[in-house]
Amino acid sequence: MDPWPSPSLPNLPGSGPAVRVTDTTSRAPVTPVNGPTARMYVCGITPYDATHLGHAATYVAFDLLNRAWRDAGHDVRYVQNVTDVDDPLLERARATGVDWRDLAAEQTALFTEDMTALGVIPPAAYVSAVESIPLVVDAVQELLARDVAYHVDSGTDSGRDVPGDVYFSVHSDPSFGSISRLDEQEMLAVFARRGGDPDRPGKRHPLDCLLWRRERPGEPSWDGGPLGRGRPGWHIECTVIALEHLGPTLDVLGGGSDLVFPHHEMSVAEAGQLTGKQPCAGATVHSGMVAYDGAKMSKSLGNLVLVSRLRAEGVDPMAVRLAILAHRYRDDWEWTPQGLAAATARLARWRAALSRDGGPAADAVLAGVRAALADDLDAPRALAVVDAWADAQLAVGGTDPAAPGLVARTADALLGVRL
Ligand code: 5CA
Ligand code: ZN
Repeated sequence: MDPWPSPSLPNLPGSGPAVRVTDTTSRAPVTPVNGPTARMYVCGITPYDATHLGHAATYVAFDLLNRAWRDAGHDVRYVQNVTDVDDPLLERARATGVDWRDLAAEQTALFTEDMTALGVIPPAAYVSAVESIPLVVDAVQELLARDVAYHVDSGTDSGRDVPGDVYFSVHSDPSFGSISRLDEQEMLAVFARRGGDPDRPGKRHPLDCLLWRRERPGEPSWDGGPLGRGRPGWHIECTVIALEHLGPTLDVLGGGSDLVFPHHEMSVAEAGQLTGKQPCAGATVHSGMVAYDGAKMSKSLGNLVLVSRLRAEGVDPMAVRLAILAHRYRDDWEWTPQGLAAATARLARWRAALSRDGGPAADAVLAGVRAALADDLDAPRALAVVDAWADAQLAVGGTDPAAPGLVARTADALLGVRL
């Protein structure tokens, strides 16, 4: 698929320090990239009810990492998927009487417009599940051949053998569970809540996850070769897209914290079986959940604030971005009108400070923002650095003619805030 257009990134003098992030798997700060290239896979949207503020916060979080890496001199290879065929999308299409393809296309277009408005750098490869079906079919056959996947409900039709759905034996991976560190009971409960089917008869283990779902009446299906017609399960989609576009190891596997289990646990286990390399990700990095009206903002609850609606109301997307950046990426937080009002006021103050000729020297602003981002993407601290300069500029001013330009370029290149 075509990704959205890239914002232009202003040049900054010098380069930033190595970037540390919190690795969910080790629960520790790590510096995931050592070589010149940084490889990042971030799970993309399932295209309906996009783009709510939770989605936006997650993609802005990884955009900060992308920007900090580029500033540190890395060549960033960034890949994102679109889950354009899956149960919840098909259910929504059915419930609203819309063709699932039209729903996915319309919502993906809305998402790319929102990402453009928010100044998010696009992935180099933006890949949909439907585009990846041949890769899924090959991977599922490989897992069957290795005997870490198996059929459920195979049968015969008019005397012909018909293969059933295909499941992955999650416990074939000895490190299964090491990302989430949940015990079996907790895994079962979360699996059932997040798209899993622990009670399906015929599975070897209740946690085993679907790789290939055989054709059902009224559902879209594709030629699966020896698997028969059907469609991919969820986790294998991200496994094959990441392996195809980033190779057997990535530096960061990212997404919101609701993906830690089962999605990332299962994708990483599948990747390990396909490549023989474990783990496939140097670091797993997760953004916190954005809530609204006291509960996680989610399509299933319907408590959504959409970026496109805010834009239609005339809210400056840079104020939305600043409202997100006022929170540390891995914290859970609540979207509030007060938070947006504070961000709008901050944007106006920064713009007023920049509209003057000259100002207090700004080298420390660049150094301070770089240091804050390198320290586990501490965006609130980075905003405070710019606030301090803006306050000094508005209170007493200064005579460095280059200062306003340097502050504007720092905010643009590192924070993605165009002033
Ligand atoms: N297509 C899958 C990933 S392969 C999916 O989870 N799609 S999604 O549309 O439900 O979510 C897209 C991204 O936004 C995921 O990274 C998810 O973790 C994140 N996300 C969803 N809800 C929230 C929220 N309330 N706060 C923060 N991030 C969220
Ligand atoms: Zn994913």
